[in-house]
Amino acid sequence: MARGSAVAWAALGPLLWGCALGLQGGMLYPQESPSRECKELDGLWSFRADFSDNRRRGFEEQWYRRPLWESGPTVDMPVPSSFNDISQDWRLRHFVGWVWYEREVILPERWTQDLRTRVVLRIGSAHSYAIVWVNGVDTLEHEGGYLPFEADISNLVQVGPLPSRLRITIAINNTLTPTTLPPGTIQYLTDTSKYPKGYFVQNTYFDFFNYAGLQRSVLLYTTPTTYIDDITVTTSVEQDSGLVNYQISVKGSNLFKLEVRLLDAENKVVANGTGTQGQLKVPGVSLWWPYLMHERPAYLYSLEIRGKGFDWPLLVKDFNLLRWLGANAFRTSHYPYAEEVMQMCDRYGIVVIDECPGVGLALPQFFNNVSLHHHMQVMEEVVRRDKNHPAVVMWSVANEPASHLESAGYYLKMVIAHTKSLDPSRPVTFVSNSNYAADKGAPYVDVICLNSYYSWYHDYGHLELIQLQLATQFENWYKKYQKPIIQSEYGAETIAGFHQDPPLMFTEEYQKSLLEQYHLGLDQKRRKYVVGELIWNFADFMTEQWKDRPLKAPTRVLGNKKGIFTRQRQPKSAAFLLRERYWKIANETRYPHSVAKSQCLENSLFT
Ligand code: GCB
Repeated sequence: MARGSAVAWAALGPLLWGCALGLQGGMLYPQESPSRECKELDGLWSFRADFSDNRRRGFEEQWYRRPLWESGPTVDMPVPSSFNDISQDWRLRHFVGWVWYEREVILPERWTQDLRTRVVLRIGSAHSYAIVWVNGVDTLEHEGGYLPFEADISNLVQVGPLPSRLRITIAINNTLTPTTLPPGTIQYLTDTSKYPKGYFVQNTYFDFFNYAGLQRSVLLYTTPTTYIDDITVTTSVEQDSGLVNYQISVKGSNLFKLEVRLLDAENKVVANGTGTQGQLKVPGVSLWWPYLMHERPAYLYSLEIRGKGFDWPLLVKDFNLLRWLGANAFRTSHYPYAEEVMQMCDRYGIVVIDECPGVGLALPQFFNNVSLHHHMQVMEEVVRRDKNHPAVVMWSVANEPASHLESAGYYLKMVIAHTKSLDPSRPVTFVSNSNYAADKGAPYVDVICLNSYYSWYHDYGHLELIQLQLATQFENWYKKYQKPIIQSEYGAETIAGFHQDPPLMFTEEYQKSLLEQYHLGLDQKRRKYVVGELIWNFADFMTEQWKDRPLKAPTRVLGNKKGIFTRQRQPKSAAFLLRERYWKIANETRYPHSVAKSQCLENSLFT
């Protein structure tokens, strides 16, 4: 990120203005200030999975009414984490149904006694459906696993002289249904010669392990009773001045006076305003700019990274690796990442294609009205949460939906149109793996994003075919749509330490050679209409033990191994190849007056 004097984070283009959200209320990231306090609830919670046959014992016995330990045994569960990644109990790893979390908190006296204070409970994400009780009172429900939700609980904590002890109970269900995002199905196996009575499995249609639980931070925060509920910022540039349009929504009272101060990265005031909307002018502005990216052509080169949970050391390590590589972008495949990840992207100049959990839309029955309505709601939540991030360059509403279906065409058209109405300024896409002639959603996207796995899922081992097949892919799509194209996935499964020359599949040499062939093909088009290349994948990641398509089969060995880093973040040979390529591109399309240098020894952006 370019830092300096008057930094107003002007994004790559004009941002949203006049964004018309259907949602009630904003979802600002809680930040401490003279008028706001935060109390983090991360740490050990009490936990129990409901193993009863119908998974509903917790509701029948009303576990939320009393401390959880009173209704049965509990175990310690760290928050944030995935409950199905922690235990040695295999039943918990494969558990589908309701799990129960509980935490007791002692509140500062002022929070319970000062009626001019609002107390808010905020949950960073709960996968996938959550019900929240505070002191046994049903307080909040939320559907969808990757986005924050919150409730004003002032009236529950400000009820008498000494209610400073608070019991928070959260029941979470990780079952995926045809109308959740991502969708899934429950299959009952009824052959009693093979399966016990009531036996079922959860079928999913995406390629990652369905980690679940309280995977991001939970916290309490306060605001005054008259408070800022939401801020929408859009930016533009006029000669050397940055223009920052703001719209502020205040709740709780009409009697307020609003003074607006814009601070730069060093906390110096660079512009002032008053009132709920207006424009701030920052002369001599330093614009936000992606790491190592040239203006002409702007080109995204990176890898897909994954960020379901939230863990600071891993996050910083991943960003160090991105900078070491010289990468400048990623897609939040295949769900919104933690808010802290988005903040890091702003800080480090990493461009984001912000994707919602519209993944695994593989079956015709997933394109129904209930799903459509929920999908639109999820896009509202994504845009509401991430609209002010300069790093966000485009919204992606889905990954590899069955877009050859007529019903999918209508569905995608509606979700894309809705997203555009929420944010008229950013482009919208979905990522396709359909045939160019059959895709019914492509007419509605601004940028064509394509996943293809030549010489991996087709023509196994025939690296010599990649350039021809890639050229055909690009030419067909471009001829039909005349839109910019991003190669949004390509790659090869690679087991670190497997070597063979001439290369064979699964070896480090094969991954390198496959990428090299793709790069030759990409170089033919990248100064024309191909505007980005994103490798699948940044690091190896966990999946189910099978892959759903084309046939459900055990083709995963301890997860997906297409990472150029291992799951422990150690480089495979391809990481060095990629690093050379990204730095070369950075230097050949270099940012005016600067030569990009490797970031392994120093932190300055350019020399
Ligand atoms: C894809 C999917 C991604 C998978 C990848 C693979 O097309 O978008 O989620 O992990 O292929 O490795 O099969």
